[in-house]
Amino acid sequence: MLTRRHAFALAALLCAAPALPAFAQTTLKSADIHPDGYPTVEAVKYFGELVEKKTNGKYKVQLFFAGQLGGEKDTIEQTRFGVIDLNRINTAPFNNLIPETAVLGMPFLFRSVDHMYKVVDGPIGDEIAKAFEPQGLVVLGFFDSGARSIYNSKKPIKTLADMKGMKIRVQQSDLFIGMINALGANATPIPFGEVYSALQTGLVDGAENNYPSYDSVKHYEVAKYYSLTEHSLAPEVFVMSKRSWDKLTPDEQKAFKEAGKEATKKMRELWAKRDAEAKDRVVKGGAMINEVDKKPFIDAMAPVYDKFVTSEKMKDLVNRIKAVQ
Ligand code: GTR
Repeated sequence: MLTRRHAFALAALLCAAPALPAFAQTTLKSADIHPDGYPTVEAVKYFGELVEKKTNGKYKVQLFFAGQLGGEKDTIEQTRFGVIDLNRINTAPFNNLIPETAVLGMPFLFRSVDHMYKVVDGPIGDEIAKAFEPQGLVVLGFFDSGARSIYNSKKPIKTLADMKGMKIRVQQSDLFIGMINALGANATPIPFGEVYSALQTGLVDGAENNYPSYDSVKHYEVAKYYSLTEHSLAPEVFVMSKRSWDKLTPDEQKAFKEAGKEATKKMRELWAKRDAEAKDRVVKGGAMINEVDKKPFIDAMAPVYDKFVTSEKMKDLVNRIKAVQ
């Protein structure tokens, strides 16, 4: 028989029991090759906070930074198959899989970062984002990646002749291989995480990247000549596996898109700050920065357009990007 004492005890127990959420909580795995604190990592953390708030705690994001889930190329496959839910990656490793992304890395295409923002934030960006979907990916934002310049361990690059025969590490993208080879150098595709030792052991003479990447993994220690070729502004992209995306309700999808937009804004603010800090740090760390007369580099890379912009669709994209004011 239930006595008054029992009833009180039961009531106390029920009150003490933690309120169970009305839904199962899902933790989404997110990959990034950059270390903790890097603007892309911080922006995805922010995305996670927003998503958690917007879905009342139903979704959480767990970040695996510093390449814990593998190199970019490997994580692309895992994301397409839903093993990884979210991924922040450069557009270059997507070039072979999604040809439209190559347009964003074309040499000397963007006149400025603002030009690049206008393109990726407008209808052209939407069109390129759409091209990810048949490959099992949904774009949640295009992040800034500054300008990529060439650095090496041998000498400052001032003229095209200085590039002759240099072994330069590139991302795993035929376009990037083509760009570096067009300068008379030998492009060697290597995953980002292996570049420091490749430079240190002399497997390659140099690489190309923006200041924050050159700084964060200390490439300046083993390749101190940083020459401002600024040949590509290939942006970063933040994607979600379509398999994970399809599990969201339409309202949740809307919330994720909004969070992606807000995280993009945040990333770009963090980027500007980090870019300046990184430049300071590499100089203090011994990097020698030199200006480059870009005209011969622009001319030498021009044939890359004939080689990689072959379909009418790609030509049209390039022309429309040039026309964006
Ligand atoms: C960085 C970019 C990374 C990766 C890296 C590389 O600028 O943020 O996603 O692409 O370059 O060169 O591998």
